[in-house]
Amino acid sequence: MTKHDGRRDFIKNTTLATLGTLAGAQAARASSGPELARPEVTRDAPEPLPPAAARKAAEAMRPFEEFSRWQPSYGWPLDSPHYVGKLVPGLREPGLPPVPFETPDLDKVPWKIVDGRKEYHLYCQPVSRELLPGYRMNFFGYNGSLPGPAIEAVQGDRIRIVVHNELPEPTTVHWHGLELPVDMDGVPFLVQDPIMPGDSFAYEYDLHQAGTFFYHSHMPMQEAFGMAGFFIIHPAATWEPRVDRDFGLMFQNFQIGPNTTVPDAMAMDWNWQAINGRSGPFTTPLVIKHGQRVRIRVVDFSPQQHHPIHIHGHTFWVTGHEGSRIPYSAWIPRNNTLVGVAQGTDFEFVANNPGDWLLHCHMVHHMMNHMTEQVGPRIRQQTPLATFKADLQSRPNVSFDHENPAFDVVGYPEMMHMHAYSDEAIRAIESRRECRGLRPQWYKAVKGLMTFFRVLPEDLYNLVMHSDEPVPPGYVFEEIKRRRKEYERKHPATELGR
Ligand SMILES: [Cu+2]
Repeated sequence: MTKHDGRRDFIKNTTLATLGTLAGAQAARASSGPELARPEVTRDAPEPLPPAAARKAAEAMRPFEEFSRWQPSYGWPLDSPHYVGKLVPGLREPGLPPVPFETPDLDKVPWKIVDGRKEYHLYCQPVSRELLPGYRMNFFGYNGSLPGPAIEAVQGDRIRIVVHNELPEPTTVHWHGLELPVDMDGVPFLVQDPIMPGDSFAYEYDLHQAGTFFYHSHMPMQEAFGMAGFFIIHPAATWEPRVDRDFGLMFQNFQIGPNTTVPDAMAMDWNWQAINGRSGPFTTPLVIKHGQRVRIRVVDFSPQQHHPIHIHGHTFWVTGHEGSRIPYSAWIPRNNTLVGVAQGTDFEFVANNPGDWLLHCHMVHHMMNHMTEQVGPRIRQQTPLATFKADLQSRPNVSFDHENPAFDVVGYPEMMHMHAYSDEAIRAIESRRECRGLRPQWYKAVKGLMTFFRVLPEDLYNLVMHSDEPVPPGYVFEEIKRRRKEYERKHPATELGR
């Protein structure tokens, strides 16, 4: 072979080899996605620790292996069924039907069997709703309520929902997330004629899905006026791990200007917040027995605003969305999760940490209402809305001269202070059964898109929810604190060897 021939052979062989590689790569692309460089060695797990290091790591994690239904705990290792309580069932017996859905501050739509179908009636109406005591606002809603009452059904039900239009304008109802016959989907003109004022329309379909759904008007301005409600379809067989409680909270917000009670549905900004039609602290807390497994279904039906929903003192698993229940392998532990407009998220956790815990949207402007009362010196210091409205012409002096040097801070004065409630409003807020035994003045820190859940040992739960004994302010909170301190005395930190 000459030197020249050798070079030619090299080129020929290389070209053939390259062509072969390209053909192989194309085949690989067609069958299994993009071409990747092949590492010489592949591993699908981290390299195991040397035995001594593994023993040491296991030893270090041993105190965190237990998950307790009764106290904050971790449940290591990562893939165990009890990790952060992931698959720890509630206290109910197995084999029972799903627990009824609970909607604080809202009703459910009653039903009866008519001609072989569960029949519900929805009345589309102008409604008024007291977002806070003394703040009665006007919306569009259903059956006298904002948001509408919850529809509760079971997978496999054949249903009929008769919609009666008592609004001064046409409407339709859309069943959000349901896979139903097209002429039942509730989009005006595209699939049905609008239901005219005074008319009714019967939506009939069968339910093969299960999960967190909702219904709403398919007229955008009516949606911004509040026309929505829960549509819960329980599974035919109870989901495991079974829960003891199943709550629903619908988040909404509205722009309601000074001197009006009617939301501006065209607005891009929002100053009034509602959970199930009430603002914190008028939102009724979820009262839970210590040790129960809880599901909270959060739906955001705000016109434009997304809500990062946060809970205190517990870690929840995201177990479902408005699409469906999530396979176990894709559940995510969180304590804040973003729920976007027209989305729903199911939270599940074991209530193992006694006390009163906030559940709220974490957007600061959503954590309070119409800020004119709260961002004090900018507008008018310490002035209730009624006084403000009675004297619209005068403007407060904004003073940067403070006697206390602590106030001489660049950017001041965005002074945050509390909403000025009337005595009557405070009575309405404090007098609810669910609020018995909370710390005095608790309501000062629960505002806007805030509510809370109370995890109560059984005896205190019964005292609050089922007894007529008087419960002094702060009693339940102090009792929980006292019991924890007693437990800590009995189980000193040295027990853990740390
Ligand atoms: Cu928010």
